[in-house]
Amino acid sequence: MVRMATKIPSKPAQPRAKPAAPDDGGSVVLERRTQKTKPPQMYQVLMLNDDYTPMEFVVVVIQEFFSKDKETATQIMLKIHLDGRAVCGVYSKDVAATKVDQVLEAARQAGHPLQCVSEPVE
Ligand code: TYC
Repeated sequence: MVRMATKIPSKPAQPRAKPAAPDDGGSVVLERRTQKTKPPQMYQVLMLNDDYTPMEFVVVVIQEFFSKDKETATQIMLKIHLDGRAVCGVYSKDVAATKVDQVLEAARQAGHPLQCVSEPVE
């Protein structure tokens, strides 16, 4: 299945040309239209703490799936460990869902109970 990361606006916002009035010599007036497309809703991907998943496994997962260097990944892992959860990255809806799937599959394969969720950014 092919997933697209962003929505294509159905109609680009462009100035609309008013038809020329009969006595204006053929000139065209462009009306300025305000932008109607909103930026897409973004989703944060969080990992949750548990008592069993090894710290080093979490660090490697954060490095691999969230493109963080080892120091940053270690800081995020420690925040999860201390606070119960932390944001690993912010993405469009489909990309966030894919990250969650990748983390859960890696954890399942390794036999760890690591949990990962995505939620809309406020
Ligand atoms: N609390 C785990 C431990 O002490 C480490 C851990 C960190 C687990 C982050 C999950 O998302 C997690 N081994």
